[in-house]
Amino acid sequence: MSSILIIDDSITVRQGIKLALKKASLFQDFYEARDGRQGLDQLRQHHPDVVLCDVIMPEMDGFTFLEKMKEDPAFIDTPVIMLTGEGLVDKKVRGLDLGASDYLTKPFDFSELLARVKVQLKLKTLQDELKKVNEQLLELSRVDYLTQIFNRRYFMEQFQVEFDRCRRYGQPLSFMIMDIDHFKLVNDTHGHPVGDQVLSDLGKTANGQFAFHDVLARYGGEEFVVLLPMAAPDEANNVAEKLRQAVEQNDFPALPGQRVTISLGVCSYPLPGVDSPDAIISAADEALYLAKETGRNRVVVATVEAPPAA
Ligand code: GH3
Ligand code: MG
Ligand code: MG
Repeated sequence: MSSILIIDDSITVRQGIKLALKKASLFQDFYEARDGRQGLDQLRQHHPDVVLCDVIMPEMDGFTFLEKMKEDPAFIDTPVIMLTGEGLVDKKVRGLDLGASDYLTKPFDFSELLARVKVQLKLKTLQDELKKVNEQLLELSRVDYLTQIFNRRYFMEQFQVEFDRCRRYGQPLSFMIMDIDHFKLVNDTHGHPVGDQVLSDLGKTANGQFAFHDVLARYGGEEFVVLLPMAAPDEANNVAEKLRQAVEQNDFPALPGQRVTISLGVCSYPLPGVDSPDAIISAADEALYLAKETGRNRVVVATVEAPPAA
């Protein structure tokens, strides 16, 4: 249910409004304030869905209230209906300029009050729903459906942002790519749904290994990537090794009694000749390839090849 804040220095006006709105059963909670200052306190405390606000009040008038309220991003979308005196067109215009959604001229007719409040409440409800759906969409656009960790698209966005930042401030940055060993065998032996479950469980196991500022994502198929902003090579190597062991020791309920292992390629920036996220990924990918070639279930760190002897 919804709530409304009524700000007016006249208790008679406040009570009249309250009575009329109560009859309409639009709101569950009613908050009152006798000036703008008290109104701001009530606003911050209760986050009402609609605000009715008088213009001329002692202490803090309605315009100052409106200005201060709209400075706070939390209340940008909270509708305010200003209560103005008759014929004060400039006051109505100023209120609308400051972000009021509507106004009512005093003395007002209660059926008009009700109609205008209903419109604002409806708009606010729709706006709230839209915001929620937008947040869900944003979440969906960033998260991989199967593993519930970030997807490749979001990862690449973050990688560019973090890379630019680390380069600008001369800070290190590390990246790792991991690939499940002989994963095709899991699918071939136990079926695709079991493979899916292993991928999902691996996402959870890996997620538990990282600090909140690290970004773990599913890069595609059975490959996962991790971005470790500010992490120097030693630290990245340790984290990769810890992850390798954690996966090796993890019990996967979908594969009772069996071990799952991963191979990892790590690349730390700065590295000579490596100056973009794509170049870092390529270097780590080569290291991963080497990890596979040299026996799997291991970590290989990308290094610069020594130039051929003259
Ligand atoms: P290697 O140790 O060399 O990495 O061997 P591998 O068998 O893991 O490598 P390969 O790249 O040949 O196979 C990867 C397999 O991952 C093939 C593909 O069917 C499977 N795969 C990719 N995405 C998914 C997925 O979403 N679900 C399941 N179940 N399997 C997937
Ligand atoms: Mg693979
Ligand atoms: Mg594999």
